[in-house]
Amino acid sequence: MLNKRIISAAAAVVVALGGFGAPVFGGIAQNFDIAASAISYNYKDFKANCIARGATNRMIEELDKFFLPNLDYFTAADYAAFIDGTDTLYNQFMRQACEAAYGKDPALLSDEERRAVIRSMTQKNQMKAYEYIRSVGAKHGVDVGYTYDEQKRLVPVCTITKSAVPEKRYIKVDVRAAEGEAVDYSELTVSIVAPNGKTFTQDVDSEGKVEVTDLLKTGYTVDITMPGYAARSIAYDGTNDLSNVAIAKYGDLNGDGLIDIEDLLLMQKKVAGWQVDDAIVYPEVANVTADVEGKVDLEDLILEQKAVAGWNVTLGVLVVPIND
Ligand SMILES: [Ca+2]
Ligand SMILES: [Ca+2]
Repeated sequence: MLNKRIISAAAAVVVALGGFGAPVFGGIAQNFDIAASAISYNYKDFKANCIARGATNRMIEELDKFFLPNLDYFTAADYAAFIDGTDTLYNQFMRQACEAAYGKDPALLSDEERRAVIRSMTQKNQMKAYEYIRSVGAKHGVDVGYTYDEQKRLVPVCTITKSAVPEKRYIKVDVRAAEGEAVDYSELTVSIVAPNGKTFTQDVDSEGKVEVTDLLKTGYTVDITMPGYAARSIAYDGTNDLSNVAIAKYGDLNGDGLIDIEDLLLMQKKVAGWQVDDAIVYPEVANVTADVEGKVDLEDLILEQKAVAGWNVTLGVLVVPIND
């Protein structure tokens, strides 16, 4: 708990003092972008708290610069800690200063007024804040050092040490395509859904890889969708191997990227009650009528037959009977 309080406080110091000048405090801000990828708290929450506690626009920009590329370095607990710390800093530095100068809480001041308050702080308070940030950093694997810029002004230099960086984990989606068929990974969506329904949609790289460090937890669900492909929803139990998760087109039961007689035969067997599940890439591809119950029956078979015969039918689109 102490660590949490301190690191948040450090972030808040960064925020509170940002107005002293970007060359001095920008570096700290950038390097405290650390806490941003948690579940219960995330960077957005932290940022909102910084604003409420008196951060200047300039500081928020600097925080974004550092945090956005480093979201995976910190946990939900870190974010909670940053928020606590922002509160501590607010209590130690910002609140009294703002009330003394304007008789108002920092949240009610304009950006210009906030900057004026920060400029009015003493050198001694600045150094106190530095030391605070430094001690927080040390406890969370962030090495806060100092150097001088061209104008001989003290500049903090922060680096994240190895021990604080969790091993990166990935989900790799294997989009099944026919030989020579181009796959547009920009159409692929991978989301992590928390038990409370909160959804984190992750960036997918050009090979179908998605980083999930610190995000994927037992009890969460991985949802994978792509137009024309049968959606997959995987309950994560802490051990699932997600290094090679196939998704295939509706009707492509064997997952070779083509919809042909082989898939039709598999579906015939399945509808007839044969045990062919091991040969089917995952169950949803066979439900070509896309009914929500996920049934694979004669209706699917008829539709698949038409597709294989070259009829102009679309697989994977829910067909609503006229009588409904
Ligand atoms: Ca196939
Ligand atoms: Ca069906």
